[in-house]
Amino acid sequence: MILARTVEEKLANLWRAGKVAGGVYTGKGQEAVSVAIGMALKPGDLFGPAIRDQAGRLAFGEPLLDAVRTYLGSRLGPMRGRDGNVHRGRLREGTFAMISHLGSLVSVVAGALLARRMRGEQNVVGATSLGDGATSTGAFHEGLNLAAVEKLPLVVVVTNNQYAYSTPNGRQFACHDLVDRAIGYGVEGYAMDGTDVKECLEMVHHAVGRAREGNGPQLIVANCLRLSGHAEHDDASYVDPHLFASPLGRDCIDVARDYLLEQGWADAETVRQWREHAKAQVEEVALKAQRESGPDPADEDWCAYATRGFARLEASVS
Ligand SMILES: Cc1ncc(C[n+]2csc(CCOP(=O)(O)OP(=O)(O)O)c2C)c(N)n1
Repeated sequence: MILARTVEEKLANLWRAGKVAGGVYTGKGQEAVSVAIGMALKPGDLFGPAIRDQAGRLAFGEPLLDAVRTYLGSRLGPMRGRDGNVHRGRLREGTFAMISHLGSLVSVVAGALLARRMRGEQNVVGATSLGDGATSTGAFHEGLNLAAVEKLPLVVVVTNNQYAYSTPNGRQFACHDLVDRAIGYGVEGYAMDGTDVKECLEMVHHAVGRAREGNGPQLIVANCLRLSGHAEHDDASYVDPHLFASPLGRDCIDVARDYLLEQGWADAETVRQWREHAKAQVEEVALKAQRESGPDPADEDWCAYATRGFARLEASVS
């Protein structure tokens, strides 16, 4: 959580300095939910992250350098510098490239799980993460409905951070609580406090376990507040100030720190060292990525019409 917060703060600074093409969308205040997803999944599982899932990506194994290289457009990054921010994945390791079309990854992960089943692969769980706004899309409905009918091991984690960009919950959905939707789809549903990492870890582990045991899709709704704008270009002036003062507005990293101190599992000095260590790691990779060049447009194979493998196949056929 600390590493994700630290790297996103660094990326936001680089964005302000004009060094990042595109936007910087942070998960400030959502790290507890996100990290719980990454930690609950096992190698071989699938993860479809949302825009704010830096913590979950790191927990599921994304190298820090991959994240920084993508934002800085390094040719050595996973997107080879062709995409300036979050649309990166690690397909071989089970992380889908995040797509901006809200809700789409529900269908993609559901389809991938169905494909795994048809190939006879067992013990695979697929989790995807989305915001409250994404639950209003057709893709969310179609994906979750298909997964429910097919009893696919899909875990859908909705982080209800109270706003879809500037649209408040009251203009987004008319049900009392998003978790009530689980009943309509015929799936198991859980609501959790997204500011409490202990609760998030326990609940996501439980849901992933239920999916793995063959109980079909699991819908989790994590309640919290986005502690930043939609992205660095947004000052979030539309957020009701009362929300920041409410329990939803607690900073999950502070909550986690207090819990560790209370339990005597760490002291203030240890936490300080963790922060220093995260900072040193982030500075090192940022320096490295900034020294690397971007793609050469003339040299780059843009794969505009087909993937590289497909192009090779066509060439060998003709
Ligand atoms: C299908 C679709 N409609 C609209 C958009 C434009 N859009 C981008 S982010 C966003 C708000 C997302 O809100 P939410 O799903 O609650 O996630 P949050 O940003 O709060 O984490 C919208 C409407 C989009 N990317 N995809």
